[in-house]
Amino acid sequence: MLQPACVYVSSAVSQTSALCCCIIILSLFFKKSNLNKSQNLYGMEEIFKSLSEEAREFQYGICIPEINVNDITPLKFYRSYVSANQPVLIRNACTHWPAFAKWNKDYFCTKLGEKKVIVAITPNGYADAVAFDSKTSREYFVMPEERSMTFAEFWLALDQPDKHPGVYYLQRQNSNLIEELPELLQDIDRHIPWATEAFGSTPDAVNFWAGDGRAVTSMHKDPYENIYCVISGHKDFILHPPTDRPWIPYKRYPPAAYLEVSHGNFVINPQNLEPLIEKDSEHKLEDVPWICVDPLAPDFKRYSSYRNASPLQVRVNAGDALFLPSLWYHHVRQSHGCIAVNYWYDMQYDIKYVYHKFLEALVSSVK
Ligand SMILES: O=C(O)CCC(=O)C(=O)O
Repeated sequence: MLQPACVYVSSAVSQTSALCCCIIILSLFFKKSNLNKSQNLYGMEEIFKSLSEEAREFQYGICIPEINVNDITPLKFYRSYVSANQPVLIRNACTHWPAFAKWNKDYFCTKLGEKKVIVAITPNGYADAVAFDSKTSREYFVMPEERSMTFAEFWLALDQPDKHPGVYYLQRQNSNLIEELPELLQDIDRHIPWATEAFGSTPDAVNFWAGDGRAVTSMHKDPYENIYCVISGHKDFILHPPTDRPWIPYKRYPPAAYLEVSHGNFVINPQNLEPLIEKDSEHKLEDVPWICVDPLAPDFKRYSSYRNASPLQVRVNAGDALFLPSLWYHHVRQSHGCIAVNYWYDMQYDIKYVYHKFLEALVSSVK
C-alpha cells in the first residue's frame, strides 16, 4: 500500500498535460510577445516560477513518498513513479540480499583483501566538482586522483584518516560491481526484478560505492533511471526536479584533477589530463559544463536565482532503496563507511525528455 505521504502523485496523463500547457504558454509567450528584452526576461522568470510552483503543487510536493517493497508491483511502480518521473523511497528493498548481513570490513578484507581497486582521492571530499585554485586564481572542474590499491589498504585508509590524508571514495561508475568485483555478485540481485519488468530492460550498469563520510557527490543529473540501494550506513540526497532547471546555474570550467604531490599536499593539476589526449590529435579537452551552486552553502550573491528552487531531501537507510528518476538533479552525502549498490537503467528518450530539452533551450536563450 502506498503510505500516506505529503506528496500528490498524479497520473502520468495529468502530469504530461500540465507540462504540455506550460510549454504551450511559453511558446505563445515567445511568439506573441512585443516586449523588450528586460521585460521579456522578467516575464520569463514569472513563467518559470509558475512551472516550479505547479510542479510542486500538482506533483512533487515537499517530501519524498515511501512504499514498502512488499507493496510494489511492476505495474504500480511504473504507473505511480516511473511514468510520473516521481522519486520514491522503497523500504526493505534489499534486506533479503546476503550482502545485507555479510558486507562489512572483515568480510571484504577476507574475501578481497589483496584485490586491487581504483579509489578516488580528494583533499576535501569533493570529486567531480567545481574548485577554486589559488595558484592560478581560476575555478576548475576537478576530478579526483585515481589510485590503485588493495581493498585492505582502502579500508585501512578509511579506518585511519590521520595516517592517510585525503578523502577516499570507491566510486567508479563503470558498472564496477560486474566488471571489477564479480566476487561480490553472489551477495546481491543482478537486477531489481520489479524495476526490470517496469523498464522493459536489464540495467546498463551496476555500481559499487563505499567510502569516507566526508565524500560528497556534487549536484548533477544523469540520463538514467536509478535504483539506489544502501547496504550499510546511510546516504543523504538533496534532489531537484527537472522543472527547477531555470534556477540551477551552470558554467563551463576547464577540466583538471587532484594530485597528491607529497604526503597530504594536493594540487589542482590541469596537466594531469594530458596522457588522455593523443599526442598527434588536434582534439583538445573541452570545458565541462557543471552546476556552480553548492546546495549545502549556496552563494546567493552570485547565484540569486537558486533561491527560487525547491530542493527535496531524503535519507536512504540500510536495507532501503531510492528510485531516482532520470534527469533529476542530485547531491549526495553519506555516513562513514557507507556501502551501496546502484542500478542504472537506460532512460526512455520520450516526450518528457523532449520537454526537458526544450526547457533547457528556453533557459539558455534568456540567459
Ligand atoms: O552515492 C553517491 O555518492 C552518488 C550517487 C550518484 O550520483 C548516482 O547514483 O547517480
